[in-house]
Amino acid sequence: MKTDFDAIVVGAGFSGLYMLHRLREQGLNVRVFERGTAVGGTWYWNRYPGLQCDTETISYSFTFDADLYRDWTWSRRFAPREEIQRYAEYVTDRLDLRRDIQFQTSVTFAHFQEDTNTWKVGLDDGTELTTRFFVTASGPLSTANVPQLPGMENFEGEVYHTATWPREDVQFTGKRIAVIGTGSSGAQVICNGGIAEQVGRMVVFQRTPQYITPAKQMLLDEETVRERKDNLEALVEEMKNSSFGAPGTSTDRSAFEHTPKQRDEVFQAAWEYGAQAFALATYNDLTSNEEANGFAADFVRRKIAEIVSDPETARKLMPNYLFGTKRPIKADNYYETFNRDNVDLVALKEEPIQEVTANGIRTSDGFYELDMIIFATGFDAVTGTLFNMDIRGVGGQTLQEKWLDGAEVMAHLGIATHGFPNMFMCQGPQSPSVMANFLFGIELNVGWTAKLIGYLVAHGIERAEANADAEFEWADMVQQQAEATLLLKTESWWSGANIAEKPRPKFFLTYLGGVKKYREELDANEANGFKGFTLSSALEPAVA
Ligand code: NA7
Repeated sequence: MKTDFDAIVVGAGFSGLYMLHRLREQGLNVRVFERGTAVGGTWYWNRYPGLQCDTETISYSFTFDADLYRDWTWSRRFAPREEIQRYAEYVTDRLDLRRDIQFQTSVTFAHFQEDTNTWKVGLDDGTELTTRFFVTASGPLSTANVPQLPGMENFEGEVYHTATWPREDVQFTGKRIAVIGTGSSGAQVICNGGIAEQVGRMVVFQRTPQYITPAKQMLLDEETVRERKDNLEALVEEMKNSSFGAPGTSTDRSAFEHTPKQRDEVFQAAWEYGAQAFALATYNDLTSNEEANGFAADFVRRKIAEIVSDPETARKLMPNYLFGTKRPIKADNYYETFNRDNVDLVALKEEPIQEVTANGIRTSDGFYELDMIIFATGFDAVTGTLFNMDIRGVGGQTLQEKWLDGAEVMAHLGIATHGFPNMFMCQGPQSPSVMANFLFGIELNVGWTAKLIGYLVAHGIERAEANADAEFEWADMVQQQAEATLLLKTESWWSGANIAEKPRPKFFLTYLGGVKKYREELDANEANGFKGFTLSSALEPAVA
């Protein structure tokens, strides 16, 4: 059947941009719908002061096109938001993508049409379109989690969430501000945004203390930049064979191979080096062995005690759960910020919020007068944005029903789910997603999906559907990966435990096998004729 488009893609972040490029290269007629006014996804919406990527720029760049890589020069070891936004614009213009992106347009529904094996897609302006393939590139971290604090509606000051930060300048000078949440976003707002230096007073409301190691941001010199551009092929080889998809993020060494003194030297060197070194390149058993984990956890706690001058504040900042079981945070001068006279810490588990009033927050121990509240409370991760669209597959079943409101999320290879033929998810549940360098993960996951779509088109296959047993096997394997680690012992967004009203997922939401293994899984699947999918056309019987 003739459709308006061969493929409709939701979102013009890096996944959507790469999908558009790869599908168009194959001659497909593609349209991307983006609710924002520009490309960039995460980097477009999260505009809060201090935001920078925690993957180093050497590998946080597309590598599929050597000229595209070499013609862009990053200024720093970690790219600030504004620079990544410019990079997204650069990619868009270099690949001439803009002409197929419609901005300020949200996809409100996508319904599979069983009689034609196509999708009907609805937009927020009332338009309805048809497409052969429906692709979500809407991001695993794109629906803000805003806690319902008692009395919040009474607050008369300014209120912001890091993930929906306004485009206009926000003035901080002399104000009394609260930062609620101390994940990656909160940490960056607190110590990297320059806010603490400007405000009259900053009160940090911390629910769970975090292990935060220095990022070690720095400007890049010309020689470093030239060297990485000259050695791109070797870099890509290293990324392909690493676990995180970035150099310097793996080690074969166990913590038990070293004496306590040697371990301290290794941890100290990683602390000084920054980036992912502390979490990923010191020892390979930090997140699989509790005793090894304790070595890293103790080291960070000792650092906190050394850095933070007030012992009571230091105590509150010390995490007492397993290291690395929440996504490790890299930020410079985080603990040092609490030595400032104008920065206070409230440990919510000891001093819970009772109510928000017109001019502040009342806790069990006191009242904090405020001009501004900044929520850095994270996301309804992975499934939140998918559930916000009315996506219906075979028999009119919604994705929410299929996945039991999040309790049984299963996606074959992290890409497709049974009952939703010809629908593909970029960086979907049970893909490596944020457990890998996101851009390299996109090259793998989106690149593979584009190949599958190309195969379907070339072979006249009208319908591709993930099999129920294949997605169960994949999800179960991902869950077993998680069970072999310590990650399930702590509540976090990546185990789906941060949204109170959502059920705890039965299967872990992120593939933990690493980039190398995931790449091998995708290659093997393709070599086996896209195993686990039922491919069928009007003329031929189904082939499983
Ligand atoms: P995160 O990592 O989910 O952090 C959210 C923070 O907000 C975390 O400290 C939470 O505490 C806290 N939080 C959440 N709800 C509340 C309520 N109701 N009250 C107080 N504090 C709360 O989100 P980020 O945006 O920082 O980072 C997300 C990812 O983006 C990150 O992992 C990187 O991949 C980039 P908790 O720890 O749940 O007790």
